[in-house]
Amino acid sequence: MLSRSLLLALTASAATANVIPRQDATTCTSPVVRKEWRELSTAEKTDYLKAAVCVRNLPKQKYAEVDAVKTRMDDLTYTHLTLNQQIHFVANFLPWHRWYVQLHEDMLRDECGYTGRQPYWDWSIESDTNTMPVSPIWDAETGFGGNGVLTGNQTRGFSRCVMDGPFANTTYTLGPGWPNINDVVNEEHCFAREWNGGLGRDPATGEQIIDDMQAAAYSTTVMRTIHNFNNYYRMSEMLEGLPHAQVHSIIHGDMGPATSPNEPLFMLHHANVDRAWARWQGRNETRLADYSGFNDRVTLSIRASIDDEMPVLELADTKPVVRDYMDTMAGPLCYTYSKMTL
Ligand SMILES: *[C@@H]1O[C@H](CO)[C@@H](O)[C@H](O)[C@H]1NC(C)=O
Ligand SMILES: *[C@@H]1O[C@H](CO)[C@@H](O)[C@H](O)[C@H]1NC(C)=O
Ligand SMILES: *[C@@H]1O[C@H](CO)[C@@H](O)[C@H](O)[C@H]1NC(C)=O
Ligand SMILES: [Cu+2]
Repeated sequence: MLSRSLLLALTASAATANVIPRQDATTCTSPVVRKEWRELSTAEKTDYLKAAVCVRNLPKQKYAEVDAVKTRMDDLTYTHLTLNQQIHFVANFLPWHRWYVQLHEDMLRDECGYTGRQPYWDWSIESDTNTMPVSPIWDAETGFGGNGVLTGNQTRGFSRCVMDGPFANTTYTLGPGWPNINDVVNEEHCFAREWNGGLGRDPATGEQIIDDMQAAAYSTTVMRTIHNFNNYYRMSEMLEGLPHAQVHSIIHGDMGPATSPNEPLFMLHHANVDRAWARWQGRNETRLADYSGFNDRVTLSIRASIDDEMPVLELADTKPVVRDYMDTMAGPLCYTYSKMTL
């Protein structure tokens, strides 16, 4: 299996920001409902896709000194890339990405006129029915376009591109780097996917082997195993290491390296990971306070605390505190998911 190796390689950077609570605690009496992609109407899907295109076309507002950062989406992607080691395979993986997905949703609303909510993608549906390669998520009209195709262009970064759907012909300057896929680069490439992680080719035909796209890694059975852990550390570790990492790996292309926010499905994927955490929490007092693990991933020597601040670089004016992101219906958050049962 591929899993975590893709996300592991190296970059690190110190974060800077001041500490002021982003918002006073408010009462969340009528949470907004994040829906599964298939539950959206065609008009709602179109609105989301338009907003996701929009944020890729707006100019950046941050990282003035970083030439590779060009667009508003790059502001998000560069933050994720540069913080890679501080937000993956450490305790804050779940609250950091909860904060990040909400920030992106707010950006779509505030800067791209989006009026809907962040949808999620329940890939266990595709796993359980063995339909990943034919999922409606890949639809060119009502989805995100399909697999990358060979273009015949030998220019580095342009040999395999997504050629259908709303993100066809999108180019990015950030990632994948070389020789290390997580290096910061400043060179255009087309938006790419390479299903099943480019794991192999049929020797007879030379065609890529897509097969079942490692469906066993993100099935309802796997999600149930994760749900049955009774402490945060174990639950988070398996949720990140298995279904989360494998869905990155099987889409591959832009979804593989730490520049994965380039892939518009990133946000729907992470909303679903967030849903698994929220479901596990069940708004149970004990679990809403259950946060454990380590803030370093090599020596496992820095114990995490629910009062830890999370790094943001330039992306936000204030550093979010883990405690404020434990409950999707308290503090700065006020949402729930359309389906919370397994
Ligand atoms: C390959 O793609 C690059 C980038 O879009 C383009 O500049 C170049 O002309 C293409 N080459 C061919 C042979 O199509
Ligand atoms: C992408 O570019 C190709 C070649 O320039 C063009 O034929 C195609 O219509 C474009 N697709 C979209 C969705 O813009
Ligand atoms: C809340 O979760 C804890 C720890 O998992 C469990 O012991 C307790 O029974 C749960 N309480 C309720 C009301 O479900
Ligand atoms: Cu991430």
